Amino acid sequence: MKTLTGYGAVMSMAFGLGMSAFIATSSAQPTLDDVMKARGLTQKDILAAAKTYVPTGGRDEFIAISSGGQSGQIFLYGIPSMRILKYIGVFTPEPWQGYGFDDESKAVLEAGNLINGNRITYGDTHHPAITETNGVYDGEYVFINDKANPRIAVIDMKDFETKQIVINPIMKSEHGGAFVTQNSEYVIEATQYAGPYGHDYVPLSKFNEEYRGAITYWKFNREKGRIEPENSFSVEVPPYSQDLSDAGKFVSHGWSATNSFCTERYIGGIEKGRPPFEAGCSQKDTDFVHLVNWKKAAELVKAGKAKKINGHNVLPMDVSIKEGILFLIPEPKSPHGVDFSPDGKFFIVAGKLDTHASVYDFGKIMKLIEAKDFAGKDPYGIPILDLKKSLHTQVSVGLGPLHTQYDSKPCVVYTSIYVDSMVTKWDYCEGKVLDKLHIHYNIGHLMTMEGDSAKPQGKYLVSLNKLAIDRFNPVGPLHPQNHQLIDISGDKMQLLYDMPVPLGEPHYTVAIRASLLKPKVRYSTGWDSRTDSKSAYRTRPGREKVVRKDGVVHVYGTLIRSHITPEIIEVEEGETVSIHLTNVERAEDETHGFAINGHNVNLSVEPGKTVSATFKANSQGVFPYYCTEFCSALHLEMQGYLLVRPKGTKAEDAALSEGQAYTEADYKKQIANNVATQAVIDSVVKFITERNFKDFPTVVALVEDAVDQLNFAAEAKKKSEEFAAKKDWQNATLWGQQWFQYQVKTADMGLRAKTHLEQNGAVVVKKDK
Ligand code: K7E
Ligand code: CUA
Repeated sequence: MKTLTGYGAVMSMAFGLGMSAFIATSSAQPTLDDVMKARGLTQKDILAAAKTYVPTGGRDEFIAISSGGQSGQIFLYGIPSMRILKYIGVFTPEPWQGYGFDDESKAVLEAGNLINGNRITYGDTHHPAITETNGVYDGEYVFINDKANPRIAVIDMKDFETKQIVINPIMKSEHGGAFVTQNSEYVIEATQYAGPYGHDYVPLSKFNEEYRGAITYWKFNREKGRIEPENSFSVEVPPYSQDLSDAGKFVSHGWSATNSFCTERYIGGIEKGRPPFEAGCSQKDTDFVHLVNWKKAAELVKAGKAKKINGHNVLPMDVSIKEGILFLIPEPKSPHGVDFSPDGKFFIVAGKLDTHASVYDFGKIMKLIEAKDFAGKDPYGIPILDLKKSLHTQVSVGLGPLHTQYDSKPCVVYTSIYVDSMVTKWDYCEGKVLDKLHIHYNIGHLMTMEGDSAKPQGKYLVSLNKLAIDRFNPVGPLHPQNHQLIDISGDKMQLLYDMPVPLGEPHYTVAIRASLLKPKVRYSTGWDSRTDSKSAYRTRPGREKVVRKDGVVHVYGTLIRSHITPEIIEVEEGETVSIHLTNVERAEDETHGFAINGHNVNLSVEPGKTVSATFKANSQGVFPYYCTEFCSALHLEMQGYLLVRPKGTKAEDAALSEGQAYTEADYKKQIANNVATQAVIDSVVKFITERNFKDFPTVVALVEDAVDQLNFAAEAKKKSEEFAAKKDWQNATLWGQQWFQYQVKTADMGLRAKTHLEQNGAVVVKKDK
């Protein structure tokens, strides 16, 4: 019973009885100067460290939501600490979260991954977008696109899980997504490489006539938190390699802008001796920004002016031209980003092959459209506005400008300069450069805090570099990506920190104030998190059962520290098994995992969640299962067996081996230990109940959980006493030990509750007796 004594000691220490013993004399601590000298750090380094360091238990001010590039995931990190918080499976299965392994998440993934008859198990994510209300981030949902297989995913920020994936029905390639309109009425997605809308072969000789681009407006239902494909539509556009988009705000609300390159409609063929795409696609000095009045387009679709293509509403070009909702404006050579200003009065375009950033004046553009003052038409009859007449100003910002983000200071913007590897800070009202900062190396996107919303927060900028080269310890030819944190609070930008990104090539990232997020800590018990409803398969403790129905063995089980119920599952070879598990914990961060040998079953069951795994027991054999999260001291004992017996054989209840035989003395020792433990629990209960614990939802949940465990403890105690009355010391002691296990879990939760109350200013309330 050595372990029990150990527990008692740990517990009394934890309850504040023995810590002073640890404060002992030690050798002199090095000073800051000593450390700086030893590590070769400068004053500037120390200042940067102080600006980014978050002490243990501290929180970051902003949460960044980053594309994970070709990993098909997104990931979250804190700013300024740059600590990675979570990877989230979106287009790709993700085992830690059980994403793509449990039936519920498989349904999400599989509803959006059958493309051209092939199951696609990756995505190339580029641009996350947070839902907006009046142009300001509201922290409810995130959308992200897949460039390779045109799709949009919806992620709920209450639990940061992927809830929906929709496949674009007409595109073969896309890039300009996801961008939201001012109130997230629509999520915008634009084609990159043109293709035929249908699924059939069309020769490249018919490129100009039959290949097309498109700009899709996905209708988002905020109440349901889901995209409605049936209420979504696309605007047909020429085969111009559309690029990024942005939605207008306030004065420009109702409009969207989409860049393009290769408006030459050039088709390469280097293998046939033709000059390649890159040469042919950069012949002209300008390409076109596409302006769409999406509000009017939506009305036209409602009025029945759209064509149905693959079951999807497409507004034909001739209708858009006739109704005056589609316009083109020249933009300097091979543009990339287009970004509306916080007030919606301007948008900034940067051309990769031009040193200028161009500031377009939306007011001037509207006047030109109203006056029908056009400079010409493109080959498809779309009116073209005059570049000079549409511009507010152009500023030379550097070689290879890409993307622009806004500061909280009026008129101040930052543009990423790819070729020069730098960030240029400039004033778009006055049209002058303010500062330049070199980064390492080859910046793609850049991101300021809420810098694409109507209320940019300033403070920090992250440079999303395409190359890391020599920045980190070498780990082979494939390097991590590099996100560099820059302080933009002063006049001069200051580089603070390099963060390696070991996942994929992030393209764009958005960052939101952490205070705007209200994520759940647990689900309500029996929750299907993918449909956001009570699961039909939820189970309460004590109600676990096995039901054979319609040829499927349904196992309704529960998970709680430290056992999986049932502990033995026996089926016949060839049977289909559907295991439904509910984590009945309510304590924070008590996730249980569930993995079975040899069946690709791997679940993550967070507190309250119900998930299912359906599989065929293909071959007879013995397959241990266990919990994959180290959830308690007896986590390793959170185990069981899937027994698959040969076809046609009968189940037999094997005589189970009993382990060591306990004596009356063992029993008494166990009970004495339990009684002492109970005294500790009672003191914690007293501490909690004397305070206003009901004002703390976290504590209330912990107390509920603790009460559950205490009820289990009472049952075990009863069984122990029954066996003791029969002088069966073996079973009496084993149930005594089980009683103690429940006490340990109760104490663990009690301790967490106590700590929470202490740290959050709970007060003693007078108790009326
Ligand atoms: Cu890499 Cu926005 Cu897809 Cu620019 S994108 S760099
Ligand atoms: Cu549950 Cu380990």
